[in-house]
Amino acid sequence: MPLAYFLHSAGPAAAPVRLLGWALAALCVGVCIAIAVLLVLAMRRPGSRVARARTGEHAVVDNTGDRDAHRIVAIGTAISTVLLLGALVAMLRVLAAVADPPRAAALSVRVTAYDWWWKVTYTTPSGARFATANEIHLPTGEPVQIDLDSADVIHAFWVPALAGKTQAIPGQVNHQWLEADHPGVWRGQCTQFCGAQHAHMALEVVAQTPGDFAHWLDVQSRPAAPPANAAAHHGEQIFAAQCAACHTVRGTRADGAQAPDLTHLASRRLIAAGTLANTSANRLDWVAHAQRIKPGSLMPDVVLTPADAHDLSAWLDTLQ
Ligand code: HEC
Ligand SMILES: [Cu+2]
Repeated sequence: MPLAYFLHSAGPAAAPVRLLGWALAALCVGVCIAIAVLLVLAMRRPGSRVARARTGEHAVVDNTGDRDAHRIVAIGTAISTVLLLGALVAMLRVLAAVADPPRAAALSVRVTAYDWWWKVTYTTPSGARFATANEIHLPTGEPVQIDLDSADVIHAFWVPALAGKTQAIPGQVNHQWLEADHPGVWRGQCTQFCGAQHAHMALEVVAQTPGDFAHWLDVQSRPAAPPANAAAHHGEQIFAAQCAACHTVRGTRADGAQAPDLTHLASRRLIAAGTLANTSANRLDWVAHAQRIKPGSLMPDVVLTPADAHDLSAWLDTLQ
């Protein structure tokens, strides 16, 4: 992922926005330079306060009614008006260009913002629905519609490399579309202040070839595999007792609805909305210290004996 990922675009919904961004930046820099040059010229002009201070001349030059001065003000106002109107027209054209995808989206994904994570719900071609979290997969070269809402406060969804930002508002579904030209991973971020952990409310978009995407969709739509050994079996029981009130793992008794679906937890790249790499050690650290890692998050610290933590970890590792 390039460091300044927001300065690049990787699809047709983002390219016009990126060009506009650069054009406006160039315009602003040009205006700043022009103003600086004019200011220096004005200061050096004979009769200016600076020039008079240098020559020791004290007479005040009265240039009210100076026709040159009036003309300069009129020209400056005209140039500013033309530039600002030009920028307005360019912005409206970009807004129109990215409002709708070039062709109807074959796939739509429901994204629901929560304090402080993203629920992502897919409907498979066969009509099955399943949820995952904080990671959106897309097939490359296809516009994908995002239906965006919020479970609590106002958030905003922004994946700079793929599209402009859209508000996520409780009780209202907003739409936008994403399209990736080539396979890759791009970061997105909540861009509407939504509380203590707003900064740790990121997500990733993973674009895959259509074949890889279809495979991913198929794997993700399945329930979790049954525990493969005694430790994982015990881990599933600990999960049912300690975690199931909030989390779902499809295929088990755990069907909580207020936290990320963990059915295929181990297949994700990051956990806690982009906060940690998804390793066995980090998963256990998160379970024990969610409140230290993400203070105020709606996941409590869960205290387990070392033996129970080991077995829980064995179970979480199998959620591929
Ligand atoms: C009171 C509800 C609650 C309980 C109980 C709970 N969690 Fe969570 N959990 C959450 C919430 C909410 C999040 C999202 C936190 C965030 O990212 O801000 C979360 C996030 C997670 C994540 C990161 C998921 C991801 O994809 O980012 C893991 C892993 C996790 N919990 C495991 C567990 C385990 C294991 C237990 C039991 C030992 C447990 N949780 C108990 C509410 C809960
Ligand atoms: Cu936010």
